[in-house]
Amino acid sequence: MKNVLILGGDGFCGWPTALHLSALGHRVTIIDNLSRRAIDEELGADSLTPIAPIMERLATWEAVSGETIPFAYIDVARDYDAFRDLITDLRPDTIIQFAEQRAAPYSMKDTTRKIFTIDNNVNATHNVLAAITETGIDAHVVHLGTMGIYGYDESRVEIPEGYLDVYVPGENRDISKRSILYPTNPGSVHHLTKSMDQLMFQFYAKNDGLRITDLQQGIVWGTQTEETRRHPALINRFDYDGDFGTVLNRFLMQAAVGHPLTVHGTGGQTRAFINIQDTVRCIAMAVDNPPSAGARVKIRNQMTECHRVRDLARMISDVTGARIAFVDNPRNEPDENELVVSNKSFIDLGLEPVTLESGLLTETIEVSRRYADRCRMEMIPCVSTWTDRQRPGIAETPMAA
Ligand code: USQ
Repeated sequence: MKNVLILGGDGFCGWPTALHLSALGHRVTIIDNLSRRAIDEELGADSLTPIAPIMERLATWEAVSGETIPFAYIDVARDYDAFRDLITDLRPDTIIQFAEQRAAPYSMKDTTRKIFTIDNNVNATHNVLAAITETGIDAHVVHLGTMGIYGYDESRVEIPEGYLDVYVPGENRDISKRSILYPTNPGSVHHLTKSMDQLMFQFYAKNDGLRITDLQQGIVWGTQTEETRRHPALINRFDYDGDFGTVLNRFLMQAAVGHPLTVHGTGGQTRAFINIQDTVRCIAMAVDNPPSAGARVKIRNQMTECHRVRDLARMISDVTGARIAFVDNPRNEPDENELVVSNKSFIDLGLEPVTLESGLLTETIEVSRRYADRCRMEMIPCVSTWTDRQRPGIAETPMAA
């Protein structure tokens, strides 16, 4: 049993992770500044699923599981002293860092949101590393990164788990081998912050011997896990709006509410995916398998399968009869890309992936249908553009066979 502190434990990945680790017998504490709920209010959006207030969530978990999860309201990016004092008292074995602004479109919405995303994400992660170093607490940091830091291109070269061996020509025809961080090529300010996090991790692992795992996660789909299904007040959030909704969940809820599936551009974008149930399992495995002190950062690719956006749309259209709309792409991304990713380290730890064929697509459609009356149709379009030149528009066309 570990003493685990979860930063951002009220969010989409943080909440089900907190419950899963608690169910496994770990002693879990949550820190959150409830900023995800505040952003909902700022945008006039809301989770499709009705999420209970944090204290009600925690009381419900205690009632159904007998486990207590203490909660502290702290903004890790801004209130360094409070965070440092809390870890001094708590002395966690593991600190899981989810306390970052996670939406690429929100991070590109305007200058204010770009500045917020950089300030919040970079400061929060650096404060965690600085506080562990200052207090001398031997806590393993588990950070949620993203596959999108590597960018997308036409090659089918497999993206390795964090590192690349390079051979550097030197004097006298010598060739030196180096193992470097796999180069990043972020596609949004959100992805840029996760690229910057990598360098901070590399530095603190080298300079201060911090034990750090960085999980490069694909796009999460689904909403419920074994634990969040245990009571309606434990239900996880389900984002569907144009800034925070992710593509597969958006398509599933669009089908449920009778909205055409909004494929950006040609839909030739290939992305890595993972079900939320596998997210929490992977994090539990990462918690159980920390690197040793002095080792380099352990980087794991947390994804289970790759799909092209238009193929997902076609699959969901086949299941539900939903129409497909090709809309102007608000992003600055290649129309078509290939993607091959190694996820060997989690497979070696025993992960048995939940795939799209698992039946959970149907569960997610059912959840969407159950709460369809909470959907605000005007929140569906993706209106945050990557450049000022772009404006969202919709041109419905028949899908190529
Ligand atoms: N897309 C559509 N139609 C939509 C919404 C999205 O075609 O209605 C396209 C986007 O243009 C993009 C792809 O689907 O090509 C993925 O978009 P997304 O919003 O599902 O995912 P993304 O912005 O990359 O961000 C999400 C999470 C983020 C995480 C990332 C993992 O919000 O926290 O870091 O997935 S990854 O993409 O692997 O970097």
